[in-house]
Amino acid sequence: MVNRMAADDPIVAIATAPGRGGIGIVRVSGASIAPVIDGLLGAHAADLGARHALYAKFVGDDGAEIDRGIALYFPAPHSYTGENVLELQGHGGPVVLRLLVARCLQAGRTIGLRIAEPGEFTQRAFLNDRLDLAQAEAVADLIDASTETAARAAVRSLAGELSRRAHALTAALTELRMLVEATLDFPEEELDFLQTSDAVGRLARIRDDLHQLLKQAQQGALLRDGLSIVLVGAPNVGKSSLLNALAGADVAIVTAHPGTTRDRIAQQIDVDGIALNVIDTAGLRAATEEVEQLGIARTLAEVERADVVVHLVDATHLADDAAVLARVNQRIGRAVPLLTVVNKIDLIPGTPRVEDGRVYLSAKTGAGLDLLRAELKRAAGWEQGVAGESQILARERHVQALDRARNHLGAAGEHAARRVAHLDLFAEELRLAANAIGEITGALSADDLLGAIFSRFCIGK
Ligand SMILES: Nc1nc2c(ncn2[C@@H]2O[C@H](COP(=O)(O)OP(=O)(O)OP(=O)(O)O)[C@@H](O)[C@H]2O)c(=O)[nH]1
Ligand SMILES: [Mg+2]
Repeated sequence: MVNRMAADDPIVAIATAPGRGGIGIVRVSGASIAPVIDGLLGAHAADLGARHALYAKFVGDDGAEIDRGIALYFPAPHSYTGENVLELQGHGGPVVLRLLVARCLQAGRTIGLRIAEPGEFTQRAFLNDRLDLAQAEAVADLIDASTETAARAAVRSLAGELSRRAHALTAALTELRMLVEATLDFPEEELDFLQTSDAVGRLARIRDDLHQLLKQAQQGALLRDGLSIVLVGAPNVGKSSLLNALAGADVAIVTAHPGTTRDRIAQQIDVDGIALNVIDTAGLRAATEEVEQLGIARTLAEVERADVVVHLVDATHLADDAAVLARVNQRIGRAVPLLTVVNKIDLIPGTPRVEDGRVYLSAKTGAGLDLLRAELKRAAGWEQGVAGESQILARERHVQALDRARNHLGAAGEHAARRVAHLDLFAEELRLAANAIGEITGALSADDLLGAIFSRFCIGK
């Protein structure tokens, strides 16, 4: 968690990923960082102009060269953090970058320079109004994006698309509330107010917009978090074969011997931009051997964590599966979708298809895999075309804020529908809805929430 007591200290960190690379960047940010510039660039400090690349030696306190590279200076407020920022682009080796940071700390001792906490650069950008909270989150989500679609959606949120839509909603809510509150001062006019101002119509339009944004945010959260899909079934039904077929690679061992898989095997698969984490497990049966028993315990534990459970059955032994299903259902607790897949249809007459909610396919030939991919996305709540090209990336936090706003607007609708409308309560629900939406951009967020969000960033961001 970021220490707020020291929110003004100048900070330094390596901004590039750990490991070796062509270039490594050390970033310094603070209100006054002149001693660091002077210390690192020595006699060349005076040549450092605003936003111009200066090729220079980075030197120690004895003047000896530590590295050489590009120095960039971004004076406040036109920098990532909104403070004065110095970027040193040196060679991307872990040792040389550590030496550079150590030298910065030494040169910046007089100004209290310290190592940045995770996410602290971006937190400053937020505190200095360079980014709002949804945009700051999008920075981390863009870095973490595991599919192209997620990356594109993150860029849209970073550009402010989610924030813009949230602002539009709060603005409409505030306008409606102003109207209502103006009427509250003239009780004799309350009766007509709802008709003349079209308050109910306005509320309905806001609710439609909110509904639309909520759906997009739910999909955005799905894009961000991906889905955990667990393959379960009796031994030998072809779970590992299906994992391999979905992955397009030999990830798991396949044999004709029942009880082949003991441990869980996870593989991330990109299905039309959604990251599916597919988990193959030990087949479920009354095992006597210890290793297999442990494997089965793991299978059942995975079932509890899954977003979608895929129950695989063998097309040639359909009847054998009641016991497996009973065990799985026992562990499914929450409303997790269960998708039944009938495998090995190459051994029986019939074509790949979805029938009575079951997908018929062959892991061996690959027939029907596309049907399964589509069903998996559907089971997880993905709707084609909700956002079209303008999908935004979102987080569960945003979905929950919008959902709370929706409940308040529902309550507002009920107050308005009463024969004698409670305008004060109506106005209060509008206010609460706007507050909930305001949390998305951080207009009204508690410090502990901010701390929790930024502390999950990588260091140097
Ligand atoms: N004909 C046919 N055989 C299949 C198909 N899928 C899997 N098999 C065969 O079924 C046998 C078992 O496959 P696995 O993928 O190891 O089955 P599993 O469910 O992972 O089995 P355990 O790990 O033991 O629980 C192997 O001999 C596979 O080649 C299929 O679609 N058609
Ligand atoms: Mg297996």
